[in-house]
Amino acid sequence: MKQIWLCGAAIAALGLAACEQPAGNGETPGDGAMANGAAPAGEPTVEDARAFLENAEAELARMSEYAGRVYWVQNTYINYDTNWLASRVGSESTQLSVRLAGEAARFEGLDLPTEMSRKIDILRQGITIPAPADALIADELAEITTRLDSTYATGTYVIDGEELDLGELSTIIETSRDPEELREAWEGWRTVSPVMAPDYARMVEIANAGANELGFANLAEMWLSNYDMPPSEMEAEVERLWGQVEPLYEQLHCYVRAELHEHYGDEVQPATGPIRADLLGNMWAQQWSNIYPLVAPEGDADPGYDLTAILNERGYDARQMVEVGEDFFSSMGFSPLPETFWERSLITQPEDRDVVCHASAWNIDNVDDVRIKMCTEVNAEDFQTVHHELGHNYYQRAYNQQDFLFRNGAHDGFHEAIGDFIALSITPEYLREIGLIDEVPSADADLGLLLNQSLDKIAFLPFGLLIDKWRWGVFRGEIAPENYNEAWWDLRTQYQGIVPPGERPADAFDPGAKYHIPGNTPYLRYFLSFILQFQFHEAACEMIGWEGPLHRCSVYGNEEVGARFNAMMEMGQSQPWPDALEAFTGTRQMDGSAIIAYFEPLMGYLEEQNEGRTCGW
Ligand code: X8Z
Ligand code: ZN
Repeated sequence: MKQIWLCGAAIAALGLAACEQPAGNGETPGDGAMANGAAPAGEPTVEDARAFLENAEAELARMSEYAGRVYWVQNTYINYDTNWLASRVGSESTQLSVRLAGEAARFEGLDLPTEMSRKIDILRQGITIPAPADALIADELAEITTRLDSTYATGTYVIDGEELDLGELSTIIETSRDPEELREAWEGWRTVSPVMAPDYARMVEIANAGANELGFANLAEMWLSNYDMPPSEMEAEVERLWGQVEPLYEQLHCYVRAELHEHYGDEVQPATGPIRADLLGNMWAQQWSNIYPLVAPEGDADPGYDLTAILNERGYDARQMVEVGEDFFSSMGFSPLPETFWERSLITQPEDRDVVCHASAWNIDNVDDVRIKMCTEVNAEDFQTVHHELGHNYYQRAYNQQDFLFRNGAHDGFHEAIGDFIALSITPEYLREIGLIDEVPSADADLGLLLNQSLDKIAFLPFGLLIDKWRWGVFRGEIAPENYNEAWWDLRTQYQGIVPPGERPADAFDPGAKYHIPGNTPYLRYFLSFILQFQFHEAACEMIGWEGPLHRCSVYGNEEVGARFNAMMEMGQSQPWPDALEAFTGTRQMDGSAIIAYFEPLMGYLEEQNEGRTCGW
């Protein structure tokens, strides 16, 4: 079936699957047409299709809420029994989604009103990890995905007699400058994943069989079919976008490598070739701003403030960080979060039990039971993540009047881009306005600010791309289980220009050490989001008549932008995504020129610094 999308999109439709686990509906069959899978006799009519869709939406809505509540409990209290429940509901919901997708096939080719044929497509394509129509295999699949998830969420590694979880190991990667210590934490976290490899291979086998039964060559084609264009065209789109931004990444890589070489010396980081993955301040080398102090331009390029330090000095706690995020949305005219958000969210890591710490946003009843689940720490990174998660919640609430199958993002990249777009408005001027800093740093600080920002936003791009390049290869059978890890590192080196700190063990399964692989959250969405959020930002700044540099523009307090943004958000998935994009930005294409324009002042500096260096790896 499809999977419930918890992290991002709504738990909508069959596609509960985003930052979370599969969902489904574990219940009795509905009473609508074909609820038992038997096709009614005769040629289907438009009226048959209407009745089928009405019933399907009702069944999915019931299942989604039921599964959502089970998953919530399991994600916030992992134990034998909650895993059992999650597997059970995962299997039931997969079976429901697969059954409905199979039944929907009957109406393909029928001349249906646009809205109805769109819903049929969503039913057919939207299952993240499908199973074949066999209850025993659906059970097996659900047990595998639950085990993968909980293995990741409960993973630990012992250093100096102390058992460290992912959060603690990450802190070492983020703050240590000792290459040996970094290497130990980096390798230590990756001891959690080898056990996942056989499960992963079996899961791929099952899901591909499920995709085949639904008429797709493999799961990659199914994932790529969710973008309102043929899969091959979408893949070409992604290549086009990467081609636009790749030169930015190459300059940043070149600059950062030179600074790391200077800091660590030849033995640890040579001046040429790829960068050692554990030196970049993030467990997966996906965003690098934690090493800003190591690579900051000399002289006057201090960004002017240190948000982590300020939040701590002012005694902020996790809840207050979320309140600041809510206030941003309120300033743009969005209604405050419901009281239940505060009662039901999990905002800090409990000490007495295992939870899934990877941040996610949920709308349990697909109406207004919105919540976030985060092991929030008081720092700049989580300040950003709080806005990211709230973006999901505000989007979920904006489209909650749509029919059930349309309660989702225009595409998954839109869902990921909402909160990040808001966070692009966390400028020095904004921080002064809300009293977090006393003085806006002068324009001298811009270079530092932009470099810091590029370490997150530009460094991320090849990472955002390669995760699903790896998965597409796996799903297509181009990457066999015995080559999982080698192919992973080939892509990491090819796109990111990074290498592991040492030889990897023969049984390593490093993809499994990144949440979205055991969690089965498609990742292309983040690559698209990092392009789109700058398009949203540029369009919004144009709306308010901003004439300065894009990185100084904030839409805080602007209700006109809020209303126009909301108009796009309210559409949910009811129209093809180019229509939604056009509603807010006036353009129908995803386009890297906005991110290029944003970082234009920095690129000149990087090119100058890189003069005489041989860039690339
Ligand atoms: O997974 C997330 C969010 C939840 S949808 C916290 N992100 C990606 C990641 O952490 O790998 C946001 C940025 C990329
Ligand atoms: Zn997200």
